[in-house]
Amino acid sequence: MRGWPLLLVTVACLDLGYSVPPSDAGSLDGAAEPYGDGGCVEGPVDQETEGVVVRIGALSVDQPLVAVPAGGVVVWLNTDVMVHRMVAGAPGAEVPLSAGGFESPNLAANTRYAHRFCRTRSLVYHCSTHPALMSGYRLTIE
Ligand SMILES: [Cu+2]
Repeated sequence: MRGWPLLLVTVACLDLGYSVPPSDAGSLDGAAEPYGDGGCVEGPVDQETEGVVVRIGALSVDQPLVAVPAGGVVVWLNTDVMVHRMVAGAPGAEVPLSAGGFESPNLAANTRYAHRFCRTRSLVYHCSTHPALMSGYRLTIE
C-alpha cells in the first residue's frame, strides 16, 4: 500500500510530458518522396510499364521469390477473381514507401500495380487482404 502515492505522482508527471511534438508524423504520406540514389526514383510507376511480372492467382503468386535489377520494375498482375493488395514487410510489420517498402492499391481482377526499385536489397512482402494465407514472399533487388 505504501507504493500508491508514489505511483500517482509518477502518472501525473507523465501527463506533463505531453508537449513533445509528434515525431515524424508525416512520413507515411510521402508517396512522392524518391527513395534511391542517382537518377533512379523509386516508387509506383505507370501501370503499363514493362517489368518482371508476378502473377497473383488464387491465394498464391506464381513467383514467391523474384529478383529484379536495381532500377527495374516489378509488376504485380492480379489474375484471380479476388481482390489482393501487396504490401512490403510481414503482416503487422509493414514497411512504408518512406522506409524503402511499397504498397499496392487494392487490386481487382485483371488489374496490375507497377513499382520501380532502385537500391539493392531484399524485401519480404505479403497480401494485406489475405495475410494469413499469402505472406513470406520475397523480392530481391540486385
Ligand atoms: Cu490476397
